[in-house]
Amino acid sequence: MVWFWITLLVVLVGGNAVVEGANVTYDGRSLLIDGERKILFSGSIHYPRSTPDMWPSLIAKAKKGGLDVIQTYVFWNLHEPQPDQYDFSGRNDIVSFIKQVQQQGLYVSLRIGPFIEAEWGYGGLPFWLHDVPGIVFRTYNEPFMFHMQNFTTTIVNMMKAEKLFASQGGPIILSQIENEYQNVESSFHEDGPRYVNWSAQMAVGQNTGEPWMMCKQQTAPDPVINTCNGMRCAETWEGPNSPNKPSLWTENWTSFVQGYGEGPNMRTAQDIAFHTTAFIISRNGSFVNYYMYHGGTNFGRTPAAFIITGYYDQAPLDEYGIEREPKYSHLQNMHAALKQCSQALLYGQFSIVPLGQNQAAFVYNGNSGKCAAFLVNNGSREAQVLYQNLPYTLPSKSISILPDCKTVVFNTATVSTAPSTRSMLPVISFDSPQEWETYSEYIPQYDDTSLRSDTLLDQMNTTKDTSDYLWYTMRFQKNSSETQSTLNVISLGHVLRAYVNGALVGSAHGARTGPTFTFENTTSLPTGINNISFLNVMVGLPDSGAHMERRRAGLSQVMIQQENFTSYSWGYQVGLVGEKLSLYTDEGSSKVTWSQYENPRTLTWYKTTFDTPEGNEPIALNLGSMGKGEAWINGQSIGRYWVTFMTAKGIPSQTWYNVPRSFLRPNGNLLVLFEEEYGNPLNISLDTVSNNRVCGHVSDIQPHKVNSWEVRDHNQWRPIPTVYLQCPPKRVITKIVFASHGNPSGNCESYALGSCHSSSTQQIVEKACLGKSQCSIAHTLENFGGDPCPGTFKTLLVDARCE
Ligand SMILES: *[C@@H]1O[C@H](CO)[C@@H](O)[C@H](O)[C@H]1NC(C)=O
Ligand SMILES: *[C@@H]1O[C@H](CO)[C@@H](O)[C@H](O)[C@H]1NC(C)=O
Ligand SMILES: *[C@@H]1O[C@H](CO)[C@@H](O)[C@H](O)[C@H]1NC(C)=O
Ligand SMILES: *[C@@H]1O[C@H](CO)[C@@H](O)[C@H](O)[C@H]1NC(C)=O
Ligand SMILES: *[C@@H]1O[C@H](CO)[C@@H](O)[C@H](O)[C@H]1NC(C)=O
Ligand SMILES: *[C@@H]1O[C@H](CO)[C@@H](O)[C@H](O)[C@H]1NC(C)=O
Ligand SMILES: *[C@@H]1O[C@H](CO)[C@@H](O)[C@H](O)[C@H]1NC(C)=O
Ligand SMILES: *[C@@H]1O[C@H](CO)[C@@H](O)[C@H](O)[C@H]1NC(C)=O
Ligand SMILES: *[C@@H]1O[C@H](CO)[C@@H](O)[C@H](O)[C@H]1NC(C)=O
Ligand SMILES: *[C@@H]1O[C@H](CO)[C@@H](O)[C@H](O)[C@H]1NC(C)=O
Ligand SMILES: *[C@@H]1O[C@H](CO)[C@@H](O)[C@H](O)[C@H]1NC(C)=O
Ligand SMILES: CC(=O)N[C@H]1CO[C@H](CO)[C@@H](O)[C@@H]1O
Repeated sequence: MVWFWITLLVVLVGGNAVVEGANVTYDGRSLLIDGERKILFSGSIHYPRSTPDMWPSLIAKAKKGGLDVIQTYVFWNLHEPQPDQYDFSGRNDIVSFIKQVQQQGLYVSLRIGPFIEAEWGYGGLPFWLHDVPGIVFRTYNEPFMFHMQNFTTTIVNMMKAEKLFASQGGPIILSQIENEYQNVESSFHEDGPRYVNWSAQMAVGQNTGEPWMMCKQQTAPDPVINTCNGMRCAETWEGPNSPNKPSLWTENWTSFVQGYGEGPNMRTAQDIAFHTTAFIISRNGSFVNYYMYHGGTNFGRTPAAFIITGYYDQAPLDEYGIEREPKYSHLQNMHAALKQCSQALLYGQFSIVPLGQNQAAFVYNGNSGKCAAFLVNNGSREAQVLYQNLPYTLPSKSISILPDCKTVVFNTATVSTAPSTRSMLPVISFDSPQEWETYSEYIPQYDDTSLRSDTLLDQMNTTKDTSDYLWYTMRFQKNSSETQSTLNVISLGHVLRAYVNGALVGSAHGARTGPTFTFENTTSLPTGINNISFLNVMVGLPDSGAHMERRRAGLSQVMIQQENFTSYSWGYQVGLVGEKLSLYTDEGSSKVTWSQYENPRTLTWYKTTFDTPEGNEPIALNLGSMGKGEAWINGQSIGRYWVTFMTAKGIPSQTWYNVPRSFLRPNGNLLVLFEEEYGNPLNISLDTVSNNRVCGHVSDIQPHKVNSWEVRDHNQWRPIPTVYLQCPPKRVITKIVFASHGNPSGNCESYALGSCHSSSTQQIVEKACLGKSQCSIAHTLENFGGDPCPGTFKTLLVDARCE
C-alpha cells in the first residue's frame, strides 16, 4: 500500500504566494490530512442538476450546515456526447464548480465512475458506446476498458492541469472508480473480479497523489478503500475489508429517488441523525456523505427511465436550494455536536457501558482527560438511565451526545427546529386563449416513412437517444367484414399511443418497477387499406443492471384480430417534426405557421411568452393541468413532465417544475410545451417559491386549564402542545392566512374549517404574532376563551406569512 503515499508538493502560485499541497492518506480510523485524523461530513451536490449561478449559494449553505466535503459524480455523457468531442460549458463546467467549493474552503470527493448510475440516463455512459464493435459494458472487455480508461484519464489530467488535487494544493481529497459494481459482478463470472482488479489498478496508476475508493465493493483491492452505500450503514455493513482502511459511508440516503407514479420518500431528520451518529460511534465511522444534500433538477431528457424531473427534493436543501427544515438544522446541530467530540472519537479508547436492556453508553476516553459519551437508546420506548450517577432521559430510538461525558448537547430524536412549509405563490397565469398559439404534430403514416424494416426494431438502437419518440407505422388491407377489430401490442417500454387512420384509439404505459406492458383495445377498421401508426415514447434510458448494452425498448409484438404482424413491413420515423424544427427556440418557432388556440388536443405544441417576475425568489411552473410532455423556456428544456401518472394517493408525482432564473431574459420569455395527451395550458401558472410561509399544527385529546406545563402520570414534565412560528432571518409575520382552534380538517399542506371553530382564533393569533419574527401560541382552552365544542378532539392550526 506504500506505493501510493505521495510526496508533498510545494507549488508556486503567482509571485510569492506558496500553496502547500495536503498529504491525504488513511489509517484504520479515518482519512488523514497531513497526518491528522478527521471526522468529515460530506454532501452530494451534482453540478449539472443546478445552474452555475446557484452553485455559490448551495455550497455556502452546505458549509453553514456543517459540511466539510462536497461530493459529486462526473457525468460522462454530458462531457463527451460524441467520441472525442468534449463539452465543459455552462452546467457542465466541473472545473468551475470544484473551484467554487475550494474558494469556500471545503474539500471535494470526486466520483469519476465513469459508470455512475445516479438515476441518470444510461448511468452516465454516452450512448455512442452502444455502437462500439464488440463492446460489453463494465466487464473485462477491451473496448469498454479502453474508453473507460480514456475518459478517466481525461478527467484526471484536467484536474491535474487545474491543480485541483489536494496533493497539488487543490480541494479534491478522495476519488472514486466504478460504482456499486458488486450488484452486477456475478453476471460476468470470472471476468467480474478481473475487471475490479483492473479498475483499481488503472485508477491508482493515475497517480493523483491521494486515495481512491470503490463504493459497495467489498472486494476493492488494496490500496482502494471499500465504502458503504445505504440508509443504515451502522447496522447492515460488513465494514472495511482491511484493518488499515477507514469506515467511509458514501451514500447515506437522505430520502429516496422518486419515479413517476410514486410519492415522495420522507426520511425523517431524526432517522438520518440516529444512523449517522450510530455509524460514527459504533462502527469507527469517520466520513459520512449525504446522498443527496441538494438533489436539484433533471433538466432536459437526462434522467433515467421513469425518474421524475425534480431530484431528491426531500434533501436538506430542496430542489430550489431552500433549507428544508427541520432536516437542515437538525443535521447542522448534530455535526456541531459530533465535531466537539472529534479528538476523543479519533484518538480515544473505546468502551461500552451497559445502562439497561436496550441502552448503553458508548464512551471514548482521550488522552489528557478528554472524554465523550454517547447514550444510545435502541429501544422503542423512552428510558430513564443513570450514567456516572447522573440521571438522563433517553427518548426512544435515539442517541444523546455528551462531548464532556456529562452534558447533553444534542439528541438525535429531539428536533428543535419547526418544519418549513414551502409556499408556491402564482404570479403569472396563462388563462387567456389569445395568448397561446398551437402547432399540431404530424401523425406519420407508412407511406411517409423512409426507414423500413421487416421486424420491430429496438427503439434505443434506432433513435440513438436523439429523441424520446419513435413512430412504428404499417398499412394493411382488411378483407373481413367484421366491424370491430382488436389491437394487441406489447411494448418493452415506456408509453404507447396508438393511432388508426390518424385518430387516437388509446394509450398505455409501464412503470419504473416494470417497463414492459401490453396495450389492448377494440376499434373499427374499414375494409380496404388501413394506416396504423404507433407512437412509442421512452421516459429516459436505463441506468443500471448488467448488460445495459443489450437492453431493448419499443414494440416487441403486434397482433391485429389475432393475426401476428410482428414480422411485417414496418416504416419508422425517429423523433417529432417539431423537434426537428426546434420549435422551442426563437428561431425554430418562427419557421412555422402557428394556429389560434381552440381547445386541448393530443400531440400539440403550445407557445406563449411572459415577462420575468420581479425579485430573486426561485420560480416554478405549475403544470398541474397538463398531461404528459416536455417544457422549454427560451430554448432550454426544463425537463419532462408527467402529471397524469398519479401516485397511489391519486396525486401527481410532480406538479411544479423548476424554472432557473438564469434561463430567463427580462421580457418576452418564450415558453413552449409539447403535450402528448389532453392537457389544458390555460390552467398552468408561473409561481414564486419561498418558505416565507410558516405554519403550525398541534392536537391534544383534551387541552388542560394550566398555562405553561402540565403533569403527566409518571411524574414527567412535558410542554403543552404549542404552535411555534418562526420566520427566516430579517423577516416578520405580516399576515395570518388561517387560524382555527377547533376541528379544522387537513394539515399545513392543505386545510379547511371544521364544524367546530373558536371565532376569536384569528384575532388572538394576530395579537400574539403580527410584526414579530417569532411567536408561540399554547393550545389551551384559556387562551381561546373557553371550549367551543366540549367533548370534541381539538386542534390548533395556524398558517402565516413572513415578509
Ligand atoms: C504523508 O502522511 C503519511 C502518513 O501520515 C506519512 O507516512 C508520509 O510520510 C507523509 N508523506 C509526506 C510526503 O509528508
Ligand atoms: C482518448 O482517445 C483518443 C482517441 O480516440 C485519443 O486521441 C486521446 O488522446 C485519448 N485520451 C487519453 C487521455 O488517453
Ligand atoms: C485481484 O487482486 C487480488 C489482490 O489484490 C488477488 O488476490 C486476486 O486473485 C485478484 N483477482 C483476480 C481475478 O485477478
Ligand atoms: C438496534 O436493535 C436492532 C434490533 O432490535 C439491531 O438490529 C440494530 O443493529 C440495533 N442498532 C444499534 C445502533 O445498535
Ligand atoms: C474500531 O477501531 C479499533 C482500532 O482500530 C478496533 O479495535 C475496533 O475493532 C474497531 N471497531 C469496529 C466496530 O470496527
Ligand atoms: C443496431 O442496429 C444496427 C442496424 O441499424 C444493427 O446492425 C445492429 O445489430 C443493432 N444493434 C443491436 C445491439 O441491436
Ligand atoms: C387481404 O387480401 C389481400 C389480397 O388478397 C392480401 O394480399 C392480404 O394479405 C389480405 N390481408 C389480410 C390482413 O389478410
Ligand atoms: C392511408 O394512407 C394512404 C397514404 O398516406 C392514404 O392514401 C389513405 O387514404 C390512407 N387510408 C386511410 C383509411 O386513411
Ligand atoms: C379504448 O378505446 C376506448 C374508446 O375509444 C377509450 O375510451 C379507452 O380509453 C381506450 N382504452 C385504452 C386502454 O386506451
Ligand atoms: C408473433 O411473431 C413473432 C415473430 O415474428 C413471434 O416471436 C411471436 O411469438 C409471435 N406471437 C404470437 C402470439 O404468435
Ligand atoms: C381551470 O381554469 C378555469 C377557469 O380559469 C377554472 O374554472 C377551472 O376550475 C380550472 N381547472 C382546474 C383543473 O384548475
Ligand atoms: C434500494 C436499496 O438498495 N435499499 C437499501 C438501502 O439500504 C438498506 C440498508 O443498508 C437496505 O436494506 C436497502 O435494501
